[in-house]
Amino acid sequence: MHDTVKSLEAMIPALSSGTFNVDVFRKTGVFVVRNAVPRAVVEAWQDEWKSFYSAVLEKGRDVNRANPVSLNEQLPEGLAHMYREPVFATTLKPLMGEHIALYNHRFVIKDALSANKVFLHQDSCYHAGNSNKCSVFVAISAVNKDNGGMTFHVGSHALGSLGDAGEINPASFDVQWPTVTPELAPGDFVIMDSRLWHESGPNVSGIDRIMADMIIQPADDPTGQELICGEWQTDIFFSPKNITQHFVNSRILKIVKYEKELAQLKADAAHIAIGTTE
Ligand SMILES: O=C(O)CCC(=O)C(=O)O
Ligand SMILES: [Fe+2]
Repeated sequence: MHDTVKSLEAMIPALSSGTFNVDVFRKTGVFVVRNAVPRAVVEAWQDEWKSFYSAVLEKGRDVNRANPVSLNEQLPEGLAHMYREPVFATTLKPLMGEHIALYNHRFVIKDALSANKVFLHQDSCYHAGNSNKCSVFVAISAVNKDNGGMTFHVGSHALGSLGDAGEINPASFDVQWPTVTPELAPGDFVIMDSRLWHESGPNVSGIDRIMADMIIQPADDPTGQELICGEWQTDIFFSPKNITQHFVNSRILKIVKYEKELAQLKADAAHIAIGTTE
C-alpha cells in the first residue's frame, strides 16, 4: 500500500470535528464540521424546507434530467442565501483567506423522484474559473447510508482534474483511496474540495435526504456570484451560466448538435418504416 494511503487512513478519525482542521483538510480533501451552525438557524432552515416542499415541490417537481438530485426549482427567500450565515466564512478563512465569494448555491435532494445512486465523479470538470473551489454540503435532514448519504474518496483531490467529465473507474488507478460515508445530523456540514471523487448510493429508507450544496471560492475568481466576506480581489467577471455562448465550437455544442441529428435520423427512420416518406 502507498505510504500516502496509509497516512490518509490514519487521518480519517480526524476529519470529523466541531472545529475545522485545515491541515487535515488539505490532505484529505473532505472534512465534516459538526454542530457549528446555531440550533435556531438550522431549525428555521428545516421549517422553510418543509413549507417549500409541501407548497411547491410535493405537487410534482421538474426533475432535472441531466442530474435528478440537483433541484431545479427556485429556492424560497429563507433558503436562497444560506451561505451568508457567518459560520461558513469564519470556517473557511483558514483555507481561503479573508476574501471569499460564492460560485453557486443549490440543493441536492434524494426524495421519491430522485432516489437513485449518483455515480463516482469529481465536480471540477463541470466548473468555470479557478480550480480551488469547495462544496459546502449542509445537512437539512438526517443523512446516512440508507437514505443515500455521500461517499468520499479520501485524498483523491491530489490527482487534480482528470481531463474528462463522467463516471470514474477507480480500479483503473494504481492507488486505491480510502472511503468515508459520514452520517450527518441536521446542521452538520461537509467541506469538499471540488476535485475530490464522490458518489452516493440509492435512498432505500424512503426518508428524504436533503442537503444544500454551496460552492465557495476565493474572491479573486472571475466567476464569483456574490461576495461572502472581505472584498473583491478582481474587477473582471464572467458568468459560468450558459457557458456555450463563449465558444465557437465545444464538446457541449457538439453533443447538442449530435443529439439533434440523432433525433432527426430516428424520426426519418420511423417515417420510412411506416412508408410515409415525404
Ligand atoms: O446528491 C448527491 O448525492 C451527489 C450530488 C453530486 O455530487 C453532484 O450533483 O455533483
Ligand atoms: Fe458532485
